[in-house]
Amino acid sequence: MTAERKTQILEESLSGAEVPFWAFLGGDDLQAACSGLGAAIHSKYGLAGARGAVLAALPYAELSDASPGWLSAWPGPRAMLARFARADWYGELVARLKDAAGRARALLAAAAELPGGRDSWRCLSNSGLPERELAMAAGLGERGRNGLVMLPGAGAACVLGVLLLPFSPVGAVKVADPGLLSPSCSSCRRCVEACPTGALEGGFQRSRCIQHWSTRPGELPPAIEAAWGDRLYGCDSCLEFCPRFRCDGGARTDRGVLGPYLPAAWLADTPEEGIREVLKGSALGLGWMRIETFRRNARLAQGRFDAEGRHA
Ligand code: B12
Ligand code: SF4
Ligand code: SF4
Repeated sequence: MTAERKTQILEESLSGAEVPFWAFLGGDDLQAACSGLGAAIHSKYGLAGARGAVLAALPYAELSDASPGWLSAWPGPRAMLARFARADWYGELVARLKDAAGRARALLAAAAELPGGRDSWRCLSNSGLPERELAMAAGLGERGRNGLVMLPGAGAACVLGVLLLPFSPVGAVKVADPGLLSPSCSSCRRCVEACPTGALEGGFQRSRCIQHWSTRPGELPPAIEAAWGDRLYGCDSCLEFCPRFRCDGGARTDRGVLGPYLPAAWLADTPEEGIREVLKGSALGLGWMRIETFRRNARLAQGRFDAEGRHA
């Protein structure tokens, strides 16, 4: 079977699985983008056997009104979630990529073409691979001054995912309406100015980024604490001030939906097991994330509320 026909099958499978936007990366480009990674990462993701990849983007919805009903029993200060974490969009994208991989393998097998084992079709999001670099190399989007991949039509309002392949696909890039919004940052610096900690001054500085600290236990550097605001997890300042940032009102997922906030008092008063039960399957449900850290973040959000007596 020709590479073109295999690619066509892949495209049909991605469409069938409702992967909204994708771009293909050939084997050489994949290996080049991954050349700086250590041996452990190469081995973990089976990169030696990967001959190509699909880079995918899933725009997320705002989910401002998606709070589960039980939250209404907890009035008072709210600790806010950044949009990417209001549901498990990573899990949603991986599930769709797995669906696409399953469809493609079945179609290839039906055409008497060896599809390769399941292991050679790895589906990843928020992995150890340089997903932004790969997405850029594939042509899915361009780099924004806020350090994120700008998908045409959505800006940085998307999560990225990767499907590793046992063959090298050809051609095809499917992106959101390329003509919709301004094509580059040009002289705009709104994200740099909007960042409350100056983390984008002179390029991205991780140690000044609030999101970097939202899962780090212990005391925060004073400048980070002072800028914390009402955040619980994630920071959207360098996204929401971007003229290219467009959430997708039609995006949907049932996975790990938490909505825009969790009540600070619920985080303070609920035993750890109870919190873990609620967070299971959400963007905040990973085992390495410590509940004590979320409680600290919620205390800061509450302190800000107490000081101002309102939510901005
Ligand atoms: C660690 C991490 C963080 C760290 C550090 C972020 C950073 N800017 O470096 C922290 C915790 C601070 C963070 C914050 C956020 N993150 Co984050 N993060 C990651 C993660 C897991 C790994 C990134 C990494 O360090 N990789 C290892 C290095 C070696 O690879 P690299 O990132 O590609 O960087 C190398 C090169 O690519 C190049 N490079 C550096 N930056 C960029 C940017 C672009 C566009 C390009 C092309 C290349 C490039 O230099 C690096 C050295 O070689 C990725 C997922 C992933 N696997 O890529 C998500 C990811 C980058 N994060 C994501 C998101 C959504 C966020 C937040 C917006 C969440 C939020 N609302 O709070 C913020 C944004 C902060 C910001 N302005 O960058 C998304 C970005 C989606 C997009 N459209 O670009 C990703 C891709 C997760 C995903 N699968 O969707 N994140
Ligand atoms: S996520 Fe927040 S703290 Fe980090 S760079 Fe963006 S605006 Fe700054
Ligand atoms: S706010 Fe302006 S400079 Fe920053 S990423 Fe968006 S368009 Fe680029």
